[in-house]
Amino acid sequence: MKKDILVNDYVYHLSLNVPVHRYEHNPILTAHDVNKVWTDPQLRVITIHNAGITVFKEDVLMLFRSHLRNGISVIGMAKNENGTNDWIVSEQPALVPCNENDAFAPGTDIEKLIENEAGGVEDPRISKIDETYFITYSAYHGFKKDRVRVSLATTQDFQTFTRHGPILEKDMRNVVIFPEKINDKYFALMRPNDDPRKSHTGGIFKEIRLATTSDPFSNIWKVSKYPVMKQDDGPSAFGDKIGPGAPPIKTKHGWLSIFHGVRSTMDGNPYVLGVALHDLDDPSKVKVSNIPILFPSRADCTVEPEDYIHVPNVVFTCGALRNEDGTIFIYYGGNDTVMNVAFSHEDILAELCNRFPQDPLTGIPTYNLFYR
Ligand code: BMA
Repeated sequence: MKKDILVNDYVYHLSLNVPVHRYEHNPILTAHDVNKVWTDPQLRVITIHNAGITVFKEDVLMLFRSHLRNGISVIGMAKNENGTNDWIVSEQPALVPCNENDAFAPGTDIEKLIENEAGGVEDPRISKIDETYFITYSAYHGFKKDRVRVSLATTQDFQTFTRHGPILEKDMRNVVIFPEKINDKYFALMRPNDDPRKSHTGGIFKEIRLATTSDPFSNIWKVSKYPVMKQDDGPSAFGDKIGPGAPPIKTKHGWLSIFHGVRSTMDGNPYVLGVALHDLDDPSKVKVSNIPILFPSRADCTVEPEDYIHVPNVVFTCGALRNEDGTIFIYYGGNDTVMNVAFSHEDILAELCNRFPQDPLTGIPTYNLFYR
């Protein structure tokens, strides 16, 4: 299968060999772009990556994560018209660790929420449900090491963000909310992160669960007892860690979910992007492409000689957009350092899931791998 797509008057050739095409002008946003706008030394940033993405009032709107020099992450905002170039960074960050002057949902314990995210806010994902934008983000505790609670903020105008606190009282990462009700319930994908062995790959990081709620503002989610996706110990580009990336996108083929997978090596842990297709009426039914769609490369982290590079060999997405012609713009951080975009098409991504599937609960390829 081949597909030519048109982006900004340029034709990109996609195929099952090249399912995703990088934008030739990557990176689309760097720490330099942010530092031109945020001139306060306290707000000088060394990275920009893992941005959530949405469309707001005709503009493409990005909520990006940046590391300050002190190691704490904040979330900034940028907008543009075509989703690729000429981003305008907002004067102030959108979300920094909250204080009592922020907006809180009724009934929240404000002091606890302040402590809960004093260590930084990371990896926002945006889902628009009716007129409200739901932003899930990793909230790092002020003084407990690696104590993370994915938390919820909502907004309707991208000026006031209301904090609702942790989605769950356990370490659940990469929470992506489906943008509409399915059979009268709201759904989310989540990756459990409680790590008995305290290492950064393997173990419990190899499962994705489905969760449901009747009210997405409530932070009361029922998490499925069994995973909807899981990697066993066979060799795989996703073998040591998987996690949802962009909030699922509705297509005629099913809900497209672009996720990340990690394989540990003798020299680091490359993060790749993969694709899965959830049934439109029953997201627990899923086809997963055994073949990743994007591997980290040098093109994903073009920086100036003296720029800081945070984590080599990483492509990581928190958001993708579907255009009317079925093209998919995938926004991704390169090496946790710069923001990039790449282009694909729903037909190609669905075809990968259909032609080269893996068992969703083991990761073992189920297609005729070696033409036996
Ligand atoms: C994950 C998160 C992401 C990051 C990735 C690769 O655990 O911290 O924000 O992009 O690691 O370093």
